[in-house]
Amino acid sequence: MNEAKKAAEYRSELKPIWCPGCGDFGFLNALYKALEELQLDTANTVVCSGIGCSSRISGYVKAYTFNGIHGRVLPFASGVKMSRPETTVIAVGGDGDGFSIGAGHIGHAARKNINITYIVLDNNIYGLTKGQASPTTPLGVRTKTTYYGNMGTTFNPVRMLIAYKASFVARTFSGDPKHIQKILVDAVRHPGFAFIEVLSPCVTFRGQDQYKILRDRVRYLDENYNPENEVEAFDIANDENTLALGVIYKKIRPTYDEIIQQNVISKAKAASNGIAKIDKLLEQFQP
Ligand SMILES: Cc1ncc(C[n+]2csc(CCOP(=O)(O)OP(=O)(O)O)c2C)c(N)n1
Ligand code: SF4
Ligand SMILES: [Mg+2]
Repeated sequence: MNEAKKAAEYRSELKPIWCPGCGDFGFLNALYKALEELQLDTANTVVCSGIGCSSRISGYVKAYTFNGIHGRVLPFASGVKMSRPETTVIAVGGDGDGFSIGAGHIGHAARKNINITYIVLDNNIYGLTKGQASPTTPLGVRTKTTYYGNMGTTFNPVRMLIAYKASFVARTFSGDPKHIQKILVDAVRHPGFAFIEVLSPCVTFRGQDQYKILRDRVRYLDENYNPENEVEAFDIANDENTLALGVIYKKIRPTYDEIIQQNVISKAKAASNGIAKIDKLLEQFQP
């Protein structure tokens, strides 16, 4: 019998090069612990990311990993899952990666219920490119690109993902790695598209005080909270003063790979008596 894997065995040889105090450290440590708790087989696990400080995560994990193109982690992750449904796919990116350049992809991965976990390390800024405003930069905040203060109203990721019909929507905080670990384990076990917003301070471009500011704003959802009530989930998401941590919304529905399996693959196999007859299959697509 194989020995249980320890968290350290999910670490790659690369050492993180984030600024001291970066929120992404808390998330990475929680990810190793979650991988240990889940006992994921590294040969059957894909950790992929876009581009950004947060997207370095894929390089720090021992599994099949891919540090991709800015904003394109979801198409990559969806492709892996669709072609290898047996694989556990964990996609990671930043608020710029996911909600600026990559924003067009989220709604589709969510509505199709592609069975992957998508984590956004939300620091309300473009960290890697040295401090430009992102879609989650608060109103009035001065950044490299908002000299007179940010004038655009801020995205609310949790509300957006519930509206997109993601089947699992959660929020957590890099100041509490144990909470991240719990949410990650739930998300990976969830059969469907699981979205996690991690409040993850950029101490360099948003300031050292971000942990305190967030600590004063967060609250934990009650153990008896029922995440299946969409209206209540929206009410919680709409509260932008107090940020609720936990699984805010959850609904079990068929995943895209199950639907494709039932409606396309099994029918094609039946039609060909189990032997793929390519000419017959192609005939179906002739005009
Ligand atoms: C197509 C493309 N456009 C722009 C960039 C430049 N770029 C790299 S990372 C980044 C934003 C990073 O912000 P975020 O996704 O929030 O990640 P963070 O660094 O804050 O973790 C940008 C604009 C790029 N690499 N590729
Ligand atoms: S710039 Fe910000 S997000 Fe990037 S490593 Fe430094 S603290 Fe972290
Ligand atoms: Mg960012």
